[in-house]
Amino acid sequence: MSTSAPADPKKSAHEHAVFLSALQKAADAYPKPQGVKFSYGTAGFRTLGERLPSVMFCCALLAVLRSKKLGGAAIGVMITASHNPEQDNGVKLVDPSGEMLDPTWESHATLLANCTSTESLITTFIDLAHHLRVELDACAPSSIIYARDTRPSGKKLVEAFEAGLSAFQGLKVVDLGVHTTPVLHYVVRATNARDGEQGKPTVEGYYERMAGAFKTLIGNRGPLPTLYVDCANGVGAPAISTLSSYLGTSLPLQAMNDSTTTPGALNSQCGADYVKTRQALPPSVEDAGLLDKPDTRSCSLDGDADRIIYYYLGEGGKFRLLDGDKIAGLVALFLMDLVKKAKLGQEGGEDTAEVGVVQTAYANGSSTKYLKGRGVPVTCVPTGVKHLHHAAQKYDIGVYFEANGHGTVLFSPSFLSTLAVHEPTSPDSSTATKQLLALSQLINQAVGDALSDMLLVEVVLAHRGWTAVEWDAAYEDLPNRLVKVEVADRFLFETTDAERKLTSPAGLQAVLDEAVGKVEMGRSFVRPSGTEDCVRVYAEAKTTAGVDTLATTVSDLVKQYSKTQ
Ligand code: G16
Repeated sequence: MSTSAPADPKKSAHEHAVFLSALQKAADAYPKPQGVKFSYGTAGFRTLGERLPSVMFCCALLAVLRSKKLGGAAIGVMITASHNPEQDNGVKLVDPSGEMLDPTWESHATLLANCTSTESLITTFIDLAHHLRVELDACAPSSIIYARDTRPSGKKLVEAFEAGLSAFQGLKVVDLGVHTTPVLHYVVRATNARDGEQGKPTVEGYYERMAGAFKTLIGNRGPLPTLYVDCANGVGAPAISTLSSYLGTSLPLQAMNDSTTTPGALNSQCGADYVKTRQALPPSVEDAGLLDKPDTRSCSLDGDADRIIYYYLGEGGKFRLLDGDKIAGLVALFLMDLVKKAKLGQEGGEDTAEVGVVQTAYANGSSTKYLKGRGVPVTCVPTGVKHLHHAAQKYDIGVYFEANGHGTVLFSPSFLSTLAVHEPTSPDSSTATKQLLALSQLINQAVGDALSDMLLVEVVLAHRGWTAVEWDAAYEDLPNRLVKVEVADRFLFETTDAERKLTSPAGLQAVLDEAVGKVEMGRSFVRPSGTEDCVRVYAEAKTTAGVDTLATTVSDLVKQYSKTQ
């Protein structure tokens, strides 16, 4: 297995035998359920929580392997199914930079998770270590940081994960406990950073850094009006309460849907996914009547607080959605203005930094038009934060948001270095430079983060002196629909061109094009979900009637073609 000669072959062989025996014993308790095919999807493994113990065991093995491969750098493991229903759960690995697992390792995860016996799991794991040239002995350092959300199945899954870790000697392990997904990403990134340059590598460090930057940016503009936060009855509820204590009076937060122990409450009739898909208030928020005052803004988090959607009631009490696209537009133009004011060019010249936006095919056509019309470069990539994150890294300031509210802003290392040494030539330029630096601390640089995005939106609104109404006035969304279609095998559906076209089932794309051509300003695409067992249909058109027709026609075609294959 090892490629280098061991110092003491006898001792090494003995240690290896002890390791194999411990691994076998532990793995025997976590057999793969029969008849299930696991796949590392958009955000890791996701399915019913009761099916996942064997997967958790495998993820422990893979996390250790990845950490050893990277010289002992800390690897994160988050146990959550985010926006999915309460009975689901999931697990994803986080790389040392705080980003999603390197996509080339996803197939290793899928391979291990589908081993049907302890013997095949051990053989596959040892072969994988050999193939990847990873030493498995205790001398090769390894460090794992893990957390879970509030799902009832989480505790058992943690046990299965820990059983996987228990086979290894000399691991450095940190159990963060129950926290949001972005907290885990932050702690992993900060742990691996040099000299604390990404903040203190602790949960407290996460809140301190974010709240400190927020207070700096708000200055004497506070206290801001109360913000109502729908916590989806998930882990965002305790997180909002903690954040509140760090923020003091600068931003009063009123939590709604904060019941993390009521069975079945998680993501049910509330949360960011509910609001975005239904384009309506959660019934609990409507009943509370809190948004009756004009311009009162509210927001919804998802089950693990990595997504956020804003909304308010407009004229005549009409529901108005401020989704990920609207957040991206608000933030990108604000950042462009700051870069201009900072005069980062030579001898006080104007901007030298490029602010770009990354979207997916779900972005409303109006948002893309709005951004391009204001000179903002826009890139379209497939669904999944991993794709958006990498595309955003190509800009000096990369703003990435999925329409569903998942996103963040990345500041490139070279842009941050420019800011750090910049010598402002005027008070305005000095203020803008300081604000850009504070924003780089406010915004989670590892992953989309509902709490940090919420504070970012509040900062921009406060600086602009806007209510939700002025923010919303940027452009009018084209009417759009998101439909989930249940099919026997969603993997029949394959896509290309950033998921905007189907390559399979054969012939379906041609009839979809025909349907789209019949509707004014029609656009539609179909893709298999990577987190739920369904196919997603997106449609938009000039009118509500047009979009309803298009969404129904396309959904019917999807059902029809899924049966004829
Ligand atoms: C995850 C991903 C998002 C993706 C969403 C839906 O979000 O992180 O990038 O947009 O799933 O993906 P799909 O359409 O493939 O099911 P979350 O918030 O559930 O982790």
